Amino acid sequence: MSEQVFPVPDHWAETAKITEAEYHERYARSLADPEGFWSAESQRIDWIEPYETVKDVSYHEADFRIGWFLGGKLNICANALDRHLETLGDTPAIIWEPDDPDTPGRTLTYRELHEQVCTFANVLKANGVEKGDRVTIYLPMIPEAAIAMLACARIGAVHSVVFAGFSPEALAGRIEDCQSNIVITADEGLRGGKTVPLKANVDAALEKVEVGRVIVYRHTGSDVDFHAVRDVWWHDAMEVAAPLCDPVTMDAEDPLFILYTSGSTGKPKGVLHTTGGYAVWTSMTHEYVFDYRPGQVYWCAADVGWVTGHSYVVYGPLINGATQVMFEGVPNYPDHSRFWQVVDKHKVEIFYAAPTALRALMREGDDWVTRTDRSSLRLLGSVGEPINPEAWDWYHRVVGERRCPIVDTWWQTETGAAMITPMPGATALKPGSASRPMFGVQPALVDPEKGTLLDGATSGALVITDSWPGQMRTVYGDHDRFFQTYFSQYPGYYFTGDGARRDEDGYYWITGRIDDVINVSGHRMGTAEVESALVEHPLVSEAAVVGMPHEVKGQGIYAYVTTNAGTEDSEDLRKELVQWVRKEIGPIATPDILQFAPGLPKTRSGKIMRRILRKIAENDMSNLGDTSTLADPAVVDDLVANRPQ
Ligand code: 6R9
Repeated sequence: MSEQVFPVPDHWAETAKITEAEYHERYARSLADPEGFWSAESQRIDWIEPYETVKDVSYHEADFRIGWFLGGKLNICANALDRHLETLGDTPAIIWEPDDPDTPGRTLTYRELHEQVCTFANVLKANGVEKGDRVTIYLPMIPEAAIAMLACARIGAVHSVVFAGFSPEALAGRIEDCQSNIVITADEGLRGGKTVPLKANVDAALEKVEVGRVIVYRHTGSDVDFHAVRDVWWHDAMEVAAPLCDPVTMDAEDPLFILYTSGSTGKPKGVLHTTGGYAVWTSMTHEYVFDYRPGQVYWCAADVGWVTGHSYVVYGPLINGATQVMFEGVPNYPDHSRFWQVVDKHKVEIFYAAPTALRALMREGDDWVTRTDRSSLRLLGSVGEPINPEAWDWYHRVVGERRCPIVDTWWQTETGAAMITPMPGATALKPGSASRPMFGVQPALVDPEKGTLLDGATSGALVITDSWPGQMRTVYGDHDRFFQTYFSQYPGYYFTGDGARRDEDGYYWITGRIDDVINVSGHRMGTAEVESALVEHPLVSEAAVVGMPHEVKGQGIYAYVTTNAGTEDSEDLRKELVQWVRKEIGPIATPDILQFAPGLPKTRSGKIMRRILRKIAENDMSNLGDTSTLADPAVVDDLVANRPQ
C-alpha cells in the first residue's frame, strides 16, 4: 500500500467548483437535509412539471421500493440537446476521432446532433417504435451510437446497448430477455485496423431470436447480406424522415435504459435505470468530479457498450453542454502514442480511462508518451477496476507530468454514476484509493459473515446504507432477483459485491469483488457465465472458472475443465474450447489458461472448493489450506502437478 499523499494543487484549491471545505459542508448537508440538497441539485435539469416528492425509498423486503423525484416530468434528450441550442448551438458536442488517424473525423455541433437525433427519432417511429418499447443497439464507437440512444430517449423507448464485442449468442440472449423487436447496427465496426462483422453477427443472432426490423448504418461500406423485408439502411430511412420531433413527456420513474451486466450467478441481468434520478445524478457527478465547465474539451475513452459510456460519454457530458472527443479506436493503434496524439490533436483537457489501458501502455515505455505534448491536459480520471499504485504513479508522473490530479472513480453499472471518488479541488489523493463518498452516498463496511456494521479503520464488505438518485430500479423482468441479489445478504443495505478497506482518514480502498465476479480489463465477467459456456460443449462434463492475477488485464480467466470419459485431452481440444468460449460469449471472455482436470476438488457434499482453485490459479501452492475435508484430496495434487506454466 502506498503511503504517499498528494495534496490538492494550489491552482485547483483556488479555482475548483468544490473545495475541501465545500466538500465537507455539502456532504454533511446531503445527509442531514436530503430534501433541501436534492431540491437544489435537481435545478440543473429542466423539468416539464416539477416533482412532488424528492425521495421515497425502503430497502426492506416488506415495503421495498426506490423512487426519486416522484411526479416530476422531463425528457432527458431535451436536457442533453434542445436546451443548449440557444447558447451552445454552434459549439461542438461530439468530436469523433476514427480508428484510422489518416481518415477524416467528424464534428457534430449541438445543433447538428439535435437534428440527427430528431430525424432518427422519426425513423424509429416510422418503424413502429413506441414509448416503452425496447430497442437493441449494437453499434461501434461512432456518433450514431449516441444518436440512436438519444433518439430512443426522445420518444420514450428503452434502449438496450449491447457491446459490439459480444458474440451473436450473447446478443441473441439480450434481445430475447428484453423482448426487443428492433436492432440497430452497422455493416462493420473497426478497431485497431481490424473489422468487426457486426451485421453478420446480428444475422447469426437472428437465427435464434426473431425481430421485426434491423436498421443498418453504413460505416465501412463493405458488402453485407440484406434481408429485403426485415432490414433497412440507416441513410435511406434518414433521407425520408422529418428533422423535427417533439420530445415526449416522461415521468421521472419511466425506464430510460436496460444494460446487461454479469453477476455471480446465472445469466447476465438487465440493469434498469429510470429517467429523472439518473439525469440529476449523471449531470451532477460529471460536473463535480471533472470540475466541468462548457468549453473545456473532455474525453472519456470508454465504449458506449458499458455503463461508463452511457453516463460519461452520452448523458452526463451532454446534459452539461460538454464538448467531447468520441474515439472509435484502441490505445495501441497505429502505435502506442495514439491516446496522447488524440489528446494533442483535440487539445483534450480532461481524460478518463481504465487502468488496464494504462498498464498496457506503461509496459511499452515512457517514450511513446513523452514524445507527445499533452500540455492541454489538466485532469485525469480512472474507472473500472482498482488502479494499482504503480499504474497510478505512471499516469500521474509520466502522462500528467505531476500537474494533473487523478480522480479514481469507484462505481458500478448498478449505481449509475460515480459513488466514491476524489474531486480535484477537494481531495488530497492517495494512489490506489477511490477516497471519499460523493454527495448523498453513505458507504459502510460490514463484517462479511455476521453482517454487522464495522466502525473506524477496518476492512469488510462494501455496502451503501441508503439510496441515491441514480440507483438501478430493478432487474428487467425479475424484480425478485433484484431484491435477492442486492438487498438480501445484509438486510437494510445495498450490497455492492466489492470488498474495501477504510483508513484512518476515512478514505476507501476498493479491494475488488468478493463474489464470483471477475474483472477482466475493467469488464465484468461472471465465472458462472464462462462455466456454462464451457459445459455447453459436447465433450465437456464439468467446468470451474476462477480469476487469476494478470499484469495488464488486472484479472485473467483460469478455467478448469473436466471432459467426458474417453475424451482425449489434447492440445487441439484445448484450443477448440478456448475458441468455443470466445464464440459463445465474446473475445473478452477468452480463458487465459485452460487446464484439463480429471477431477475437481469437491467437498463430500459436492461443493467445488473454489478457494483451492484460486490458489492454484495464482500459482500459490504454499497455501492451499486444509484439503482433508475433500472427497478426494488426490485431485489437488494432480492439478498442482499439471498446472500449465
Ligand atoms: C463503472 C464500472 C463495476 C465493478 C465494481 C468494482 C470495479 C469500478 C473501480 C472499481 C476499484 C475503481 N470498479 N471502478 N474497483 N476502483 N475506481 O466499471 O461499472 O462494469 O458495472 O463494474 O468494477 O469491482 O464493482 P461495472
